Order: sequence, then structure tokens, then C-alpha cells
Amino acid sequence: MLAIPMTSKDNMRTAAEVLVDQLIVNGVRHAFCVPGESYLAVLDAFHDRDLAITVCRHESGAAMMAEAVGKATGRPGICFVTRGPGATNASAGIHIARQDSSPMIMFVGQVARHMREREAFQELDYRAVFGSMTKWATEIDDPARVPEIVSRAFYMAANGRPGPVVVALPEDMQTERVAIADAPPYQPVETSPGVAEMDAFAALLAKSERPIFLIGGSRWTEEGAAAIARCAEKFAVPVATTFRRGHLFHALHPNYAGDLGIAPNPKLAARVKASDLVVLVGGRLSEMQSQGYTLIDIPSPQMTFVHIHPGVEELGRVYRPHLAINATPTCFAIAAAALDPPAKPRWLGNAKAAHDDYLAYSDKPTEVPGGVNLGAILVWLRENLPDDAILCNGAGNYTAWIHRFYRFRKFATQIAPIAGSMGYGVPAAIGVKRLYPDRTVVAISGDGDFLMNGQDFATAVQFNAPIIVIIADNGLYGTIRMHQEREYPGRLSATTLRNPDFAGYARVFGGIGVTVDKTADFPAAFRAAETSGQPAIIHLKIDPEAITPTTTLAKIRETALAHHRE
Ligand SMILES: Cc1ncc(C[n+]2csc(CCOP(=O)(O)OP(=O)(O)O)c2C)c(N)n1
Ligand SMILES: [Mg+2]
Repeated sequence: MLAIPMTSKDNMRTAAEVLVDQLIVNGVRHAFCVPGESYLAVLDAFHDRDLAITVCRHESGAAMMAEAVGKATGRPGICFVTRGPGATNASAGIHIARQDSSPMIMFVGQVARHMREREAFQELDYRAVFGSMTKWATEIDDPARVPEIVSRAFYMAANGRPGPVVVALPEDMQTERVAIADAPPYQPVETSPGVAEMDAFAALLAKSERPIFLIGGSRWTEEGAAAIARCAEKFAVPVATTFRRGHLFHALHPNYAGDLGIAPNPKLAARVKASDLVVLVGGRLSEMQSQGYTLIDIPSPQMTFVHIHPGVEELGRVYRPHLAINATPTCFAIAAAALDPPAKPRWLGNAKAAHDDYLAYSDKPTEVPGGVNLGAILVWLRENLPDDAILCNGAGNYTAWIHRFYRFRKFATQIAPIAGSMGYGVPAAIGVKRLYPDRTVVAISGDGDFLMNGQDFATAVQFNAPIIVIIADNGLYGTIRMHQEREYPGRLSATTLRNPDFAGYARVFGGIGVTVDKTADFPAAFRAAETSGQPAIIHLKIDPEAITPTTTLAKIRETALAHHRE
């Protein structure tokens, strides 16, 4: 039994106390916030309750930490922000939770009820502002309804296709006292495939010649990931993970076909196109995963297409599936692993060929200009980090080296933004490090990317969360420069950066900072960071020409200019 403190003699609690107790009832042990005078009563309720509060330097970071916790655990991550600017600062994290299908609840202080709609100080209409980004945006008017609404927020955030929920808390409502019982904890709702659907699935598989499984999305568990691996073995089917969901399948499993994300192994993209049965388990095969919606015809896929998704509204939304199964990927994987494989599948050998392609593609770092080869560093990390180390990142070209060369080997070890939001790596790393203090947590950031939420390195220092941040500094908003050189060769505009000394930045914040300008110096820098037990930044000096693992800016410009001359 959880001990819920009742703070007054008459068993009355303030709405704020009821709210925080309701979080505890729901298993919440961590919350992330930037304080505001709009929710002082909630801050006070934190004071003597068993909840670890991480106070952050920017609401963007607080929201991303909560989203990362939701992504890593499948249970709603929690953040608290103040009205107006606090809430709008947090919106990037809300958008990530939306696009990445991560369960998250953000509580926002709101002006007092009697002032509403006067555009009082920092007043916003949260239903309107977050209406299109969340699964539910609401406001609690009646303290007696706190248990009901918080309970629903958990169900809404976590069920079906998970996503963000925003709950606004009028300031005067928070201090009202009520005698109200807590609601029991929410229970995740699993949806299982029916027998008829699994029979139909087995029949499609038995008929096929070149099946492939694409796995992604959320609502996976360790058990689900193990089941899909068993299923892949039993059926000898190749399995690719979709954009930034690499952790769903052991990279060295003999059926692993690689990462289907931005600029994937061309052989993998060709394999998907040439397959006669695509089984998409859990994801949405959105723009990045589908190579700009070119892999699979819309609305009628050219191959037999089976889509398994926990959100019924996603089935038939873009691709009209031959078989749609509304189930969580975990339940589907368990059911699929229990099916009997065909006596002699026609596709025997395909999984090995796909895995060989993957190994060849990811095996050795490519040659790149400059003293630091990010590929070699990712290869070192994959060979030296423990299997349960967690890698976080934001957005930028540097992530291409992670997707290509790192090998995820354990569930929930890749915590990265499917939504492509810069600034995610550092807060995500802090969020998961607070949860799992004994695991190695690494944030890999670009120079542009890092400074979007770099101030929360102070939070890592304050909370003694020794994350290791690796900054790939090429002095560029590299992704945009790459596109610029392709589309407008030689016409540089707003893509060059003059950067600070990032190692010095770490030191003045109270952490460890090391600069690396030769690949060979990286292992010692990493070990020094690790053994220090303090938050650390490793500043990699990357040659701006090394824009992708396979090409340079000069080559992109040359090709584009030649094309323009034609
Ligand atoms: C919040 C946000 N703002 C802008 C962008 C557009 N964008 C995508 S990648 C990129 C450049 C990233 O630069 P950096 O972090 O230095 O990585 P690099 O590409 O140089 O490796 C930009 C501006 C984005 N994805 N997210
Ligand atoms: Mg850069």
C-alpha cells in the first residue's frame, strides 16, 4: 500500500495535494519542472511527498526530459510548467511526444478562474493552443474532479497510440480544499489480435516469397521485443527497425536487416521495395521511414501490406492495408511468435542476405576529411559501451553516423527524436539518467543542436547526473548547409556558426570538459569522462567538409553546379 499523506486534521487536502497524490498513486516517482508563481500550491505539495523533482533551466528541456521518460518506460512522463511563456517554451517537447507517440502529461499553471478570458497576465487558452498537438488538452475547474481528470490523463496519454496530454490548473483551484478519495492507478490497456486476424496473417505469410518485417512506433516492451525476435527466427524473416527505433531489435541478431530511416542502406531500401509482403509492426511509415513516401505506393501498396498498430485511427490512414490489425506490437509479437511456420518457406536465405548487407554497410567507418572520424568513434562506442548503455541525440547530419555505425542491442537504449527536433539529446539523457543512475547515458549532439538546450547541462551538474555529452562540432548547421549546397550551390546563407569552447563551457558549469581533435584521442577522453563520475562534455572538432559518411560539401556543390550548367 502506498502511504498517502493527508495534510489536515479533517482529511481535507488542497487540490494541489490531491493532484500530486494522484501522480504517486499512478506510480510516478520523477517529475521535471521549471517553477512558476502560477502553481505555487503544487510546488508546496511536492515538498513533503515522495517524488524526485528535477528543476530545469528551460521548459523545453523539462518537457523533453518528461517525453524521454515516457519513451523509455511506456508510462507517462510528467512535467510541470508555468502559464504563457512556460507552456509555449515547452511546446517542442509536446510536439515530439505527439510525433513519436510517447506518453506524457504536462501540467500548466493557469490564471485564477475569475480572471479567465480577460487576457490576464500570461493567460492562454490551453485547449486552443495545444488542441492540435495533443491527444487531450483540458483544464480542471473543480478540485473534486482532480482524481477523475488525472486518471483520464494517464489513460489518454498511454493508451492506443500514446501521446501528450496537457492539463491546465487554475491558480485559485489549486488551493481549494476538498475531501475526495484518490482514484486507483491507471492500467495500460493492451489490445490483442483476434484468432481470425492471426489466421489471415499466417495465410498471407505462407503465400509470400519475399516477406520483410518493419518494426517501429511505441507500445513495445522488452517482452514484445523478445517475441518479435523469436518470431523472426521461427519464420526466418528479415527485420528492419524504422527511423530511430533501432533498440527494438538486437543489431547482431542474424535476422537484422538494418535501420530504415534517413538515407538508409540503399540495399535495404531496395529490399523493402522488392518484397512481396511488408509487415509493419507498430510504426506509421511516415515521411522519413518511407523515403519521402516513395517506398510504398499510396493509397494502394504495390506489395501485400499488413499493418499492426495500437491506434485504430492509424490503420488505413495513409496506406490501405491488405490486412489491418489493431493491436499493441507487444501482443501481436507474442501471438505471431506462437504461430507455426510454413514447412519450407520460399524465402529461406533472405534473412541472412539482409543481415550480411547490414553488417557490410555498418562494419567499417568510411574515410572522411579531417582529424576526427565520427564513424570510428561510433565504432569504438559500440565495441566499448555496455549493452544497456543509452544513447540519446537530437537532429543534424551527425546522427547519420549513429544510425549507420552504432549497434543497439537492448530494448529502450535508443532515445532519439523521431520528430527530428534539435536540442533533444541533452535533456533526454538527463531524464533517463535520473531514472537509471547506474547506467551509462550518452548524449550525442551537433554544435547547433547542443546549444538549443545546452543550458540544462547545469541541471545535470546540479542533480549529479553524470551524462556524457559528445558534441560533433563542424561549425555549421550542417544539415541545412548540405541542402543549401544541393539546391543553391555556393550561395551560403545563415548556416555558418561561430562556436564557443564547449569543453570550457562544461568546466564553468561545474562538469568535465575535454577537446578532441584526433580520433585516436577519443577513447582516453571518454574514459576520463566516465571515471570522473561527473557530467562531461567531449568536444569533437569535426571538419565541416565531412558532411555525411559518404560525401563532402565540396562534392555536393560540384555536382549541383554541374547540374545547373546542364
Ligand atoms: C528545433 C529545430 N530547429 C531547426 C531544425 C532544422 N534543422 C535540422 S538539422 C539542422 C542543423 C543541425 O546542426 P548541428 O546540430 O550542428 O548538426 P550538423 O547537421 O551540423 O551535424 C537544423 C537547423 C530542426 N530540425 N529542429
Ligand atoms: Mg553542426
